[in-house]
Amino acid sequence: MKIRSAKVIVTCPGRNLVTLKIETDQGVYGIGDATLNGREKSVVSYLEDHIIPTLIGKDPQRIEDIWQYLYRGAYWRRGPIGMTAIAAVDVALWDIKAKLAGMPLYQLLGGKSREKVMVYGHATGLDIESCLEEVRKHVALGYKAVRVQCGIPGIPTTYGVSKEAGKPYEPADSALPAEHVWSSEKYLNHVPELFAAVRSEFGEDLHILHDVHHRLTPIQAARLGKEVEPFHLFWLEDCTPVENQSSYELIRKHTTTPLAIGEVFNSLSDCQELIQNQLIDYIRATITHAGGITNIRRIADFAAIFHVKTGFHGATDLSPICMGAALHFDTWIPNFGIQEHMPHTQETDLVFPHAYEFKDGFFTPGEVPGHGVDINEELAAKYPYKPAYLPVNRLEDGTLWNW
Ligand code: CS2
Ligand code: MG
Repeated sequence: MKIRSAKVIVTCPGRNLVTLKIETDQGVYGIGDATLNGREKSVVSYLEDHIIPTLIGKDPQRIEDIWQYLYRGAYWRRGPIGMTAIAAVDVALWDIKAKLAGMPLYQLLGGKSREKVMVYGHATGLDIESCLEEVRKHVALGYKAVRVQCGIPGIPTTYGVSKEAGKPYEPADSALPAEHVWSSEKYLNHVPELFAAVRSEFGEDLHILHDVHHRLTPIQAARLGKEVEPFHLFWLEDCTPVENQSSYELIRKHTTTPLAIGEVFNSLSDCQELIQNQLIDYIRATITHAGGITNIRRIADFAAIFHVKTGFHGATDLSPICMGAALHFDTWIPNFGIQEHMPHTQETDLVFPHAYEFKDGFFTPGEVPGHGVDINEELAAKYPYKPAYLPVNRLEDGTLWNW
């Protein structure tokens, strides 16, 4: 069996999404997500100029060997662009293998470890009351876990919070990076009230999550973790930027609030220390940005030894293909924690018909052979690429800040 051809499809049915389609000489094809938010075209070039020519003629069933060939062969290891490109190949090949086996992907990985996959939804509001209203809507839809983010008085725009009531926030929403104002002091003084309000209305059973988007210093993160302990968060995410990982030792000394990190990680070496020193509780690396199923499996298995669970990134900038593959993985992995879910636009769901289904706060991946997600190329062609970037943060005095 041979890879006959491969191509990259870029579409923007709501936001830019990049897909790799690999076709075999026996009619079976597979698809993988290659989307890297705000840097989409760099992965397109990596695939078209440097990977696709090397794939033609290879046996698509040799997934591990192709993974090693692309990873080691590049010489330039790790990093988001290369690892996203490798992930797209890897997921397309797992899709092909599962189709050839006539099995849904979770069966090929080792079968079900659970009946259904718990997801968390996003409730955002410009103030606490409007955020509570969004939590109510999620609870009514059956969500058992909700990430809560609210606007901060005195700060005009806050990343992670929708600009319009009742609408989901979009991570990359401007043709050039927007500049937001940030104040850690105002945020720290305000945000605990949000969790108090959610607990007081919804009781202890609802899982509450929160994303700091890398905006605090280690000691500020320690303060936040400590102050919110009475509200029993499921996790506090990305409380500091990731470059200085020993920050997490400091934070851990001060708080029992569970910590999640890793949506920007691409390899086991990015999180090995954090995991083996038990400085985090959930690892958020995704299939799409961390080298595919082949590589995320190595990360997740390593994490299991140290009681770290998975909590895959699942924002709208990961395509339905990533969501489909993740749900199969989540169904199988023993140390599953939770899966993020941000609904895609209707147009996106039509471009990517899929077998996965939501019911009462949980997803099931479906029983279709492969990862169960397809692409309607004709429809995809109707939505051309549009430049869209994530914002940057500046402190009130103009200093460029992490987020
Ligand atoms: C967020 C995302 O989903 C999350 O947890 O952090 O909005 C993230 O910032 C974007 O997906 C980045 O592309
Ligand atoms: Mg996040």
